[in-house]
Amino acid sequence: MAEVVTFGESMGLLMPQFEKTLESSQTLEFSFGGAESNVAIGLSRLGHEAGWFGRLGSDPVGKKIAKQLRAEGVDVSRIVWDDGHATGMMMREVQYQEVSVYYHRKHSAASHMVPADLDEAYIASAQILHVTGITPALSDNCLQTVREAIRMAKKHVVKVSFDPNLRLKLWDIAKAREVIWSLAEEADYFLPGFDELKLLLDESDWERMRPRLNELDAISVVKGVERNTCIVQRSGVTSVPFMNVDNVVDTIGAGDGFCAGFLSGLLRGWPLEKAVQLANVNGAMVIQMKGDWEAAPTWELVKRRMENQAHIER
Ligand code: KDG
Repeated sequence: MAEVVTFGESMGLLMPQFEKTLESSQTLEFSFGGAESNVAIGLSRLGHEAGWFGRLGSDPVGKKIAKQLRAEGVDVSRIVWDDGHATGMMMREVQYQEVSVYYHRKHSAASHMVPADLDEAYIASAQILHVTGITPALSDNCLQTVREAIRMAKKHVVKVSFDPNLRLKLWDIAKAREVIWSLAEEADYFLPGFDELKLLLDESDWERMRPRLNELDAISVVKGVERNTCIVQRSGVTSVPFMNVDNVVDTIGAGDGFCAGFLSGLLRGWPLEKAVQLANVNGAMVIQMKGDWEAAPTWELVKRRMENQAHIER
């Protein structure tokens, strides 16, 4: 039985090898990514039961995603196979430390997700339902599916965690604001980044942002407020410092690593501050290797890093 259930779009991912651009590269690395499946892998590596589902095309890309997730110990029993639409794809390159992402996901299998794809008993059996703001940006039926999943979770007293994951390539800011705030109203944990919050509130002053967060029933956990993560509750704000990273290799997936760490802390019954420490360390470790989820650490590694223990391999 999964402790955390999550769903959304996972796509095939093509990236140049050896620091080349997409245009100049003769060979491409073939992996996959998706914010929610990245979180599920992160949780599984931290020793939790995580379930991911979504619509995948019955094609080699979809099969590769399911196979790899299964190999990572993620429960994929609720995947919906779609014979009529292809699995989405994305390409990525890094030039002068700036990441560019190119989506090929319009009309993908995932964008055809409908509320009937949800297994209520499966959601009800979890402790936490984790959703992101990417899924509702894919199509109206995907938005309805997210709303329905949240309704099911609340009916069965399953906690709802929500990462807005703002993707302005998928929708315009006006629509994103309307939907994301309406979903944040329903969440128990709202996990935005500070830069996202600036766009979602059209406001860059932290002190002026906080009243809006205080209107939510959710506990907000905001990453990247002057190198801190801030836990915002009506009772006040607690800041937890980021972990310094000297060798940043690939920042994609940092937020998902953060979420996995935070949810892991909650599942362990830790106080919020300690859960955020784990989230900060986990997110910081994910960015030290290439790939959206490949660098997600195991519990042993994170624990050692949190305790700052010396390690001698030989
Ligand atoms: O958070 C990382 C994700 O952005 C990446 O894996 C792909 O889900 C993805 C997206 O929609 O950009």
